[in-house]
Amino acid sequence: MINNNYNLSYMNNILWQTIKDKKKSSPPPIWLMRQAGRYLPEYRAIRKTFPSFMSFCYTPEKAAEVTLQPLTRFNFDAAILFSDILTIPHALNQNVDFIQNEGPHLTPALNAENSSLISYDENKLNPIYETIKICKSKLNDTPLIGFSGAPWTLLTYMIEGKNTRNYKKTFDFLKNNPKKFEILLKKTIIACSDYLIKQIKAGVDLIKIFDSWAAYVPQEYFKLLIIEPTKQIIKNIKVLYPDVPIICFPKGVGKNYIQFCQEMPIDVIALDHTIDLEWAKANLPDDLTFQGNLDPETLLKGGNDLIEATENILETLHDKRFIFNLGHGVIKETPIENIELLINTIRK
Ligand code: 1CP
Repeated sequence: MINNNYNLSYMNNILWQTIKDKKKSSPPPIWLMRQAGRYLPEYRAIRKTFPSFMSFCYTPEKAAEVTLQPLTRFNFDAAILFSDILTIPHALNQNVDFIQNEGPHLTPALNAENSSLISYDENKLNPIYETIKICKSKLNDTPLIGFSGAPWTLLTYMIEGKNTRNYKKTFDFLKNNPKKFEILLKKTIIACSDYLIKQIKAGVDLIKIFDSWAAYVPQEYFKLLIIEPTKQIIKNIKVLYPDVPIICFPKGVGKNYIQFCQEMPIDVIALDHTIDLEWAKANLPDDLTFQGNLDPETLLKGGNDLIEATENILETLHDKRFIFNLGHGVIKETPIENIELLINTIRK
């Protein structure tokens, strides 16, 4: 199947050239994880008109408006859909609430008894495809990135009910009820695949899969929980859309980036800020485009440290195809001036 938006209108977009034409670009293209978000006053102004974060995600006109805000302000080289990874648990019929200063709460938390009751209500995600269509009608030659959480990261929220940062219940479920865990994992893979395929159908140009809590998976489970589920999703997408570029972010996996990159049929690997770029150049496949990896704390601090860290990344990767980004999302207290300084340092 041909993605209607896979066309020549991005010929002048340097992110597209970097990925599709395999051209090095100087300066490199730039976008930032969480570029649409709470550090922007124009985001906060719209956010406060919604009683809940999820209702905001499901209001296409407003979600499209905040998707485009960072592009208007900073002229980034890509847009990322404004939504959240927790739309999938919501479509799997969990209640998802964002509690102020606490983060997401998912109820009921899934366990070996109730997990077989969940089913995928695909219609809940329809507003998100509407958001994509609105964004596409307003973006000219800037690609739109769609996304999903990876199954492991989603399952931690679904089973723990929140971010416990130890994921004990998730591992207990896996160890005590491996069959039921596998069924839940499969359902999540199917939902993520369907969601991403429909995002592409609605118009997104690239896909990013976030495995934000991959670092917590011990070696013995790395293949089962990190490699195989994402590989399956990519396989499902590629049957229909072999040409849509895919970015993966297995955050914090250290040396396991090697195995991940070797096994995953992807175009771009997003590197977190703990990864040494010289090491990455020496150890990761040559034909992969890198994305990353400024420490969000350095962006928060700003000043000369920011300039120096940015120049270091540019210097280290000057001979490599790469997309400038952070090693994780923009921190909400980050001053706008720091982002301007970052962009000026890159594009000067
Ligand atoms: O009230 C608010 O305004 C909530 C803040 C917020 C925003 C702006 C949340 C809550 N999610 C988002 C948007 C979002 N989330 C986007 C689109 C915008 C963009 O990137 O520009 C994306 C891609 C995400 C993805 C996401 N959500 C991830 C994966 C990436 C990462 O940061 O690791 C994760 C883990 C989430 C869960 C989530 N969403 C929001 C919160 C507070 C959390 C929990 C984080 C945690 O458990 O520590």
